[in-house]
Amino acid sequence: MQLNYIANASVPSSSGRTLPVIDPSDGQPFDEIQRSNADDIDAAVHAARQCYNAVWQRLAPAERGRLLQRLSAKVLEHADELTALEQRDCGKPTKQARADTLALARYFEFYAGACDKLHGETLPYLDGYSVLTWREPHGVTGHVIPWNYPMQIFGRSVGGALAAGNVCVVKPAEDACLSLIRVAQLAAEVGFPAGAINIVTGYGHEVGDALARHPGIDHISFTGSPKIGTLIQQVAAERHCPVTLELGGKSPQIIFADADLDAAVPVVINAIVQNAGQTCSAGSRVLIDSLIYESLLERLGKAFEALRVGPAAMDLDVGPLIRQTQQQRVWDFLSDAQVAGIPMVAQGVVVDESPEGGFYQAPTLLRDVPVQHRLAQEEVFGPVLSAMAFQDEDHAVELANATQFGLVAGIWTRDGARQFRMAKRVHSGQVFINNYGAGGGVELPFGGVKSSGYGREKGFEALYGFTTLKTVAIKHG
Ligand code: TXE
Repeated sequence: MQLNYIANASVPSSSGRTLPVIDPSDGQPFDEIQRSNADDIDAAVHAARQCYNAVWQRLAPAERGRLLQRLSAKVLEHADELTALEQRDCGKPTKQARADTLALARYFEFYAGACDKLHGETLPYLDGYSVLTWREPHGVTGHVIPWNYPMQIFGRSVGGALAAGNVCVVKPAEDACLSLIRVAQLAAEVGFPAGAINIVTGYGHEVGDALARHPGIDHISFTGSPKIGTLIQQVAAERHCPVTLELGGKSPQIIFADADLDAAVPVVINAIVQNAGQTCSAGSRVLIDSLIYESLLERLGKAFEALRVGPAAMDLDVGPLIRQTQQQRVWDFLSDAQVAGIPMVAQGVVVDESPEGGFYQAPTLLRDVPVQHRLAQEEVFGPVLSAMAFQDEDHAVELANATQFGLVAGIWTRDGARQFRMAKRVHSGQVFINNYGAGGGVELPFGGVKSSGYGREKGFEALYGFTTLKTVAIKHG
């Protein structure tokens, strides 16, 4: 049984209630987590505040950096254990779970080095004045983490917040908590003071909501659905609490006829099947130059048919979806596609060894998806790629921008001038040219426009969001 982690101690929820932890590969429960409530959030916020006031606030930035560096090393030391936890809890193929563990260590390493490099400025002003700005931490930050990349999102969110001088209360998703509870324990082992990192598990509408409403939370970082992002924003607005939101996307891969297709095809496939398509930045629409539409669809179709889906431990191309409701969500999209007469080009294969009860979904390529259909508008969050043809550059831009989202865009062309034109014209927080994701480097700021959210996490930029700027003007004499 897993307990909450508050003030460097494992504690049960005040209600004594628990929730099962389900293995997505077979649908069976294999552990339990705490079903916490507002009292547990209150205890965690209290512990965080005490830590902030008594210890964390007084620590030299370089000392925070040393702690984060030690945590990075500790994560690497425990990489096999964390990988195994994430793999079973989320249904991730081993290579994906390991990549997530390494990314977590890298986030801590990056933010370790950033702690003592965040500074304000001195500003030229009237004679007789000295004006300077200080970057001050918010204080106690709340982090609502989803289940698709628990360790990576914890790394970018909590790593950045700690580096900027905040302490953290974390609400992992009810579907995937195990790795984060363990990371908080490892943080205590390397010397993080009690209350710096607190983990409270449970349902979003109970414990997540309590976190967002708690008056002791000074900033909220949320990654999840637009629906809950809106709720969090409304709740936070009541007490003017700053919020950073990352709410997913419907990201296009735009492929011109002059693109290097040998390079593009595997990347386009990976961008939609990685983590079974349950990725905020998934390239879920492929917009193809009409000159190469048929030939490229044929190539993509063959690649889809070669994809194998099965239990996480088999480490195939694709693992199961996180839970039954996500599987049902994908089925609903696919049955809507059928009703609308949207043609299916190809599907991957769920291997025979996949146990009954696992949440499997074969990767699916659809073509001629109408721009207003929900498959071209809404996040499926499964391995479903919607293809459509464009006639020219203007048409490509029009299709790319025709959703409520704006997280990522991939542009594939050898024409340098077009690369710049397109990068300027697509509405999104990230643009990748002749690649997609740039290897996911922790240095690269990440976030969206429109309904994909606002604020940036990752990179040094995140530290600005995790701080507030104070202007100090001194009049001399
Ligand atoms: O998300 P929720 P769900 C999208 C994706 C997916 C859909 C639904 O399209 O299919 O959302 O997934 C917590 N107050 N993304 O239902 O509910 C919840 O406990 C405070 C995109 O799982 O938004 C979890 O920790 N918190 C995405 C987190 O919010 C609440 C990642 C996300 O859950 C809450 C996940 C409440 N009232 C889903 N209700 C991305 N951007 O990567 C729930 N939560």
